[in-house]
Order: sequence, then C-alpha cells, then structure tokens
Amino acid sequence: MPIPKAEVIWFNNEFVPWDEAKVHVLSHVLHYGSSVFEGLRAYSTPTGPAILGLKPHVDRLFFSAKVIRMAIPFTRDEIAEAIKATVRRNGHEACYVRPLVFRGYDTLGVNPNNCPVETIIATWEWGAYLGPDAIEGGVDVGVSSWRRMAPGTAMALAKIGGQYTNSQMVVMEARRHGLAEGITLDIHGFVSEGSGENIFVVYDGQIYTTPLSGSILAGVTRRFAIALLNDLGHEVNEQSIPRDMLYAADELFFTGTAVEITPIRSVDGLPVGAGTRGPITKELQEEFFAITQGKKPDRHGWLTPVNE
Ligand code: PPE
Repeated sequence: MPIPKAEVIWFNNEFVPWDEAKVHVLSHVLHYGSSVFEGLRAYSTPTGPAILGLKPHVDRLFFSAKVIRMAIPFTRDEIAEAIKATVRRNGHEACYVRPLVFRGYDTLGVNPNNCPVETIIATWEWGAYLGPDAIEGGVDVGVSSWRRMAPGTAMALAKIGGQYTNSQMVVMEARRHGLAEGITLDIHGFVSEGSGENIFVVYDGQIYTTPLSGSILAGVTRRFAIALLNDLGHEVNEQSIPRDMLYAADELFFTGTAVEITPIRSVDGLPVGAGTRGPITKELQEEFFAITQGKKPDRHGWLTPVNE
C-alpha cells in the first residue's frame, strides 16, 4: 500500500505540500545512502496525540549525524519542536513520524563534504507494521542467510540510510520464503536483530536480549521494554544469544517503534513455546499500550503531548 499522504512535510524549516517535497536526482543521498533518520510514533491519548520517546529519538538522530560527520543545521530543540508542529499541523490523532537528514545536491563523488545538509520531517498514519493480526497472533520468522555488519565495517548503533541495504536483503529474503521477518546473526554467529526490530527471548524463566555489542541498533523501544519488564519484576539479561536459544525459547518477541511489541510464534518452521503469544509478552504489551495510550500514568515521562 502506498504511504497514506498527509497534508504537509516539514522541509528545511518550512511546511511544503506533501506532493511538492522533492529533491534533485543527483542528490548525494540517492547515490551513496548519505542520510540519517529516525522513526517515532505519536499515540492517541485522552488529552490528544503524544509522541513516544521524543528526546531519545532526537538524541539518536544527532548521534547518527555526528558519527557520519554531518552537521544538522538545527538544534535538538528545534527538531523536537518541528516534530510536534508537523504532527499538529497534519491533524493526526496517531501517526508515525520520519525525520530524515540527508546530503543534497552539489557535487558527486563519494566525498560528501560539499553537499548541503537537508532536513525533512514527514508524518503518516501507519498501522501494525507486520500486519493487523501480528500484535496478538504473532509472526512467523526465519534466521536470515545474511549477517549483520561486522564491527568496524559500519556503525550498527547509528541509524544511517546506507546501512539499510542490509535490512532490505533480510526482509526480502524472508518474504520470498513466506515469512514476516528475518532474524540476523552477528558476525560471530550470535543472534543480532530483525531487519527493523530488536529481539527478546524468554527461556527457562529468564529474559534475554542482544547486548549493544551484538551489531544492533540501540532501540529506544528495547530500552523501554527493559524498563517496563523491570517494573513488572522481571530482570533482563543483555547477553549473547546463541541461535539454538531461539528454538529452545518459551517466548520470543520483537520491539521497535514501527513493530511496537510483536510476538514471534515460529522460527524456521519450529513453534515458539505453544506457538501463540506467551504470558510475559502479553503482560509487557498490556503495560506498554496502557502507558502509550494514556490509560496508565506516564510514570517514566516518555510521552510528549504535541499540543503542549
Ligand atoms: N533495529 C533496527 C535495524 C531498526 O531499524 C529499528 C527501528 C530497531 C532495531 C528498533 O529501534 P527503535 O524504533 O528505536 O525501538 N526501525 C524503524 C524503521 C522501520 C522501517 O521499516 O522503516 C522503526 O521501527 O521505526
């Protein structure tokens, strides 16, 4: 399905009609993937739309830009305000938010230094990332034949456009095999993450998630899930996960802004636990959605109302 259009896109500090937010075909980013981006969600709450994790997402955008040595021509506060303003202006109750900072049109050749840095913020209404039944029913996944990038070849912790060719190979392979998503292993053969999600494992009464050294994007939702699991009395071990632990797991779930908290019901054709959403996954989802939808107090201060 094409992206459902909103009215405007914030483009270098101006609202531009959706259909007019365009770049030149010789923009550096199109050729070399020279961009950094974010994905956030605004949730509908009784007091209006509220953005989840505004600060950590804006901070990660600036971190990603820093490590590819690209100076964002706005402050963190300006970007945060622009995100709120775009959600407001487009009149969404709930939506996905995509800030993107990229190298524009000037010179070509790999060296990006002469190209202007351009910034956009787009919003649209995006439902369940892996299909309407995924949140309750879970998804079928497989271990990918693709590995995540080796340390020192790219910067997994940063959300850099060009790095998503790896994710594209993973998800296309999975779909060819009739699966919702692929799980990559890192260069050492340990479980890394999905093409656009972090992963958690419940095994023998313990919860595990990939450590930051496992070539993962340091997910904001991953952090939130760890905090909520701790609140619910569960410890989370950030340690290397061997592939076979996926097959031994009682529960598996993905976390991510787009995917939210989504159970995994099979891996490589083997059912996870009973092949349905497990109790810890359900408990975590209930807590996550109660907070994001404003049904429980925002005790961690994760939500920013856009009308503030
Ligand atoms: N790993 C990867 C590779 C990744 O792209 C994401 C987000 C995550 C983990 C989870 O991070 P966080 O959203 O901070 O919890 N993927 C974004 C893009 C998805 C897309 O298809 O585009 C997202 O979920 O918004």
